[in-house]
Order: sequence, then C-alpha cells, then structure tokens
Amino acid sequence: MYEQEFVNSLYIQLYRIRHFETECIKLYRQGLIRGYFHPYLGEEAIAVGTCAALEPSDYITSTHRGHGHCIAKGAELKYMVAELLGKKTGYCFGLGGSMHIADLSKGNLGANAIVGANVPLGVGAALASSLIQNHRVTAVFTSDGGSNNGVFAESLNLAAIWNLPMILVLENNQYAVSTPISESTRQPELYKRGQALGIDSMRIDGNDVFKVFEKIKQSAKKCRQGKGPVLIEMLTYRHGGHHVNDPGTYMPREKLDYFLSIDPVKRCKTYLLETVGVTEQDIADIESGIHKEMQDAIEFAKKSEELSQEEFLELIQDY
Ligand SMILES: Cc1ncc(C[n+]2csc(CCOP(=O)(O)OP(=O)(O)O)c2C)c(N)n1
Ligand SMILES: [Mg+2]
Repeated sequence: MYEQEFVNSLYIQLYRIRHFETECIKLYRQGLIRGYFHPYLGEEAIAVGTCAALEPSDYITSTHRGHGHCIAKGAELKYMVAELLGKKTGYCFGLGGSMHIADLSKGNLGANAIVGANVPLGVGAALASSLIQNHRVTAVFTSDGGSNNGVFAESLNLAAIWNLPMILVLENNQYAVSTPISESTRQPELYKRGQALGIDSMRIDGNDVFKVFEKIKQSAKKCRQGKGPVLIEMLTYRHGGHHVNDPGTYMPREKLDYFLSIDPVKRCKTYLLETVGVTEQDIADIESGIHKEMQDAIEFAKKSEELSQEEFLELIQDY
C-alpha cells in the first residue's frame, strides 16, 4: 500500500488537471480562448504518474494536448490560464497559447503544435545531459499520431545508439483526430517500434497512475545508469473528441463507456477511500481547495492585460 501523503499528492494533481480542463473548456465556449483546445480529459494519469516519478530538475517536452503535462511538471494554474487567455502574465507572455507553453524553471522545455516535433527536441536535451553528465532524464511525451511522423524513428534511433537518458512516453489514445490507429498502422502495438530499434519497450495501462509511476521510476533509474532510452506505450482514451468543438461521434459508445469506467481520477479516488482509508470529507476538502485555486487563477487571468504593441516589439528584441 502507498502512503497517504503520496496518494494525496497524486490525487491533487489528477484532480487539478481535470478541473483545470473542465473550467477552461467553459472559458473557451465563452469565446475567451482563441484557436484550438485539445482537452487532456481521461489521460491525466500519464502526466501525473510520469512527473511524480521524475526529479524536479528533470526535463519534459510536450505536445498539442499538453496542459496536463505542464501542470504535472509544476506549472501554476494562474499563469496557465493567463497564457490560454493570451495575457502578458502567462507563461509565454500570452504569445504561445494553449499549444506552446514552456516553463524552463520547472524543466518544461515546451509544448509543440507540430505533431512529433518535440521528440527530436527531447533527444537534444537528453544528449546535452549525457554530454555534460548532469544526471537529468528527459521524458518526451508523444502520441500514436506522433509515432507515425518520420522524425519519431530517426530520433529514437539516435537516442538508442547514444544510450541517451530519455523516456519516450507514448500516449496511445487510439486516435489521431478521427483516424483510429487501425487505419494508420498495421501494427497497433506501438511499443514494438521501440523494440525494432533495440530499445527496452513495453505497453502499460495508461489509466493507472500507480503503474505509470512505477514504470517511469524504474526507467528513470535505468537512464541515470546510462542504460537509456526506454519507450513506454501507455494505453488510454480521450473522454471526448479531438478538440473542444469535435463531438467525437466516431468514437464507439461501448469503448468510451469502458474507458470511463476505468477513469484515472475516479480510480485514484477509490484507492484513497478504500485502501488508504481517507474520508469523503477529506476528498471534498482537497477538491474545494482546487476549485478556489482555479477561481483565483481565472480572476487573475481575466484582470491581466495583453502585451501592448510596444511591449511586444521590445520583447522580441531579445530573440
Ligand atoms: C506534423 C503535423 N501534422 C498534422 C498536424 C495536424 N494535427 C494536429 S493534432 C493531429 C492529430 C494528433 O493525433 P495524435 O498524435 O495521436 O495525438 P492526440 O491528439 O491523439 O493526443 C493532427 C493530425 C500537426 N499539428 N502536425
Ligand atoms: Mg492519439
């Protein structure tokens, strides 16, 4: 059995991401968030289990569906909401938006809207760690769609031949937009792509936060011993369409119901109640604390301003 404090910390992060996404979808529907918004609902255990198993100084690179990765790696909700609302108090001065959030102070090297493009960036970070021997591990989040981008194979091959300290976290939610993996590959067991390159690779239940934590912990240890990289395919499912305005009607109801029944947030809550022995009131207290944090974050973001033209021009001088 896991310690109460540890399970609480996982639940806090799972629920924080769940609530953040739910509230931000409302802001999106009010027209306050522009562009695309790809919810992480249903996949929270992957980000939370992974980042809980990393050291704070380790790195991540993230994707277009990246809010959960950022929060799990320690992002503050108020700067996240401000970024989504395009405000200058956001992580990237409101210039990056939903798909381009970075926070170098927490080792988040950035999300990326180009599917697969964060994989070579992660290899670069891992190569740097290997050369300067800073013992940091890079967890690269990618997706079933990302694994079909050519750069995926090239990057993994380099990581393999150079034994880089990199964990490829392959979030297999079984769709790239509306295309099921059965139509995009003949080999739906995506971890086998790592095996083909001589990489220690496996598939696990991506809705089980404890399993994710354990496998990442072991993999990070291997990486720090110079025995990386590792590829972990994490099987999961979105709770809805590809983005907020996609009703996801192509997703078979029984399959969605199955994944809703193994919802990662509910599973961790059940563990807290039935195995750790916390009370419903303890859980309600955690959740209301997060509701308050999110309310404050939304207020902070709404009150913040956008960059002025002068501020924008001054800022880009440095780049
Ligand atoms: C290189 C590239 N091709 C196409 C797109 C358009 N696009 C955005 S998300 C997406 C599907 C992504 O599916 P997947 O990689 O499985 O990630 P998921 O959305 O399921 O998390 C596509 C095709 C893109 N952003 N980048
Ligand atoms: Mg996918």
